[in-house]
Amino acid sequence: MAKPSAERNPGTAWTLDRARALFQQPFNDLLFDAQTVHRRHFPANQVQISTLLSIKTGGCPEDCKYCPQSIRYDTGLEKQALMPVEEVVEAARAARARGATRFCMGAAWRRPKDRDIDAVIERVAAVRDLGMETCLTLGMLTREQADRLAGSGLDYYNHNLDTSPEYYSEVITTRSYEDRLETLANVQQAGMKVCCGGIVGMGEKRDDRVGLLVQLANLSPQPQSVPINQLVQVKGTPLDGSDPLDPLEFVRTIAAARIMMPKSVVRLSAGRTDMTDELQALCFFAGANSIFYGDKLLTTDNPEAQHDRQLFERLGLAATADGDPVQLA
Ligand code: SAM
Ligand code: DTB
Ligand code: SF4
Repeated sequence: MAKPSAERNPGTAWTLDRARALFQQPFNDLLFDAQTVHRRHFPANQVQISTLLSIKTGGCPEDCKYCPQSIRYDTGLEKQALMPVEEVVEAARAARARGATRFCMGAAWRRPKDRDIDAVIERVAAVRDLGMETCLTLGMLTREQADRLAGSGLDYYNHNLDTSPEYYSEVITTRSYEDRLETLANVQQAGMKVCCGGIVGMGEKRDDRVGLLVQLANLSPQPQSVPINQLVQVKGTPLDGSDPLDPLEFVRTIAAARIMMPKSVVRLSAGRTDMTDELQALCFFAGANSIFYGDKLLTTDNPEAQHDRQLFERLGLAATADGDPVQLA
């Protein structure tokens, strides 16, 4: 069988025109290509699961217009200092007991101070001692900080580009796109795996979704993990009340991400509580092969674990870690 058009020129940089053409295909053609690419690189019916924990909540000086943790917006969120190691371990242990093998810890910082890195490394070590993979998202990092985290055995660092370079300043003004690319380069050069994606449904145009994916796909190497978040609208944030995205356009975004980054794990990330089971099923068909599992994301709700177990059962999907099946509880 001929390769899907998008895979015929491996190694060629993605241009906006090439990515636009991909997005514009008839839905069936796009999904067929995405599923074909998916099966070439991944088992068809396996979904990797991760669990999130906010280890430092709220009070962030940045102005990301989607975020409930920015100090600039009154979202009623209770600020919390860095969580003690024992509480982090307790949460990681509970996640492990439910089947999660990767534990992602997030902190509402613009950039961590060097002493924050010391404290975080202690938490990473404690989670690693439980035999779990670790991921952190702490904001911007210097090369030295990235080296220290890599040295501590951290597996993944999450830092998102969020949207296209053109739309970016509509959403965030307190750090630049360049700043984000610099942190990503520091993480990658320090030898950690990169988790990098974005948010859709923020009032952006299709061309911004195309632009985001072109940026991600042209990172070298491509990010190992690509979270596609749908905006969770939080009262008090400037983006609350944005026009919701057409769900089929969300599926197109997942399919295009799968085709443009064939070997990356594409995570159907925030926003699942606003999605029907049928929409999520289409996303898995389009090539999404990771989710956050557990009742909470960082500060907002995620589908209940029991609901996800039922969904996996109905779709014949197996939860996995590094290709090995895991039992969800
Ligand atoms: N402060 C760090 C940073 O911004 O890099 C780490 C934590 S931050 C909450 C991690 C990511 O969560 C953001 O880059 C953004 O993509 C996503 N996020 C935050 N609020 C969201 C929302 N309301 N809906 C969807 N995604 C959101
Ligand atoms: C990512 O891209 N999505 C996750 C994770 N990386 C850290 C965070 C989603 C946060 C949603 C809003 C909240 O719960 O505060
Ligand atoms: Fe702060 Fe991160 Fe939220 Fe932006 S996304 S306000 S940097 S916690």
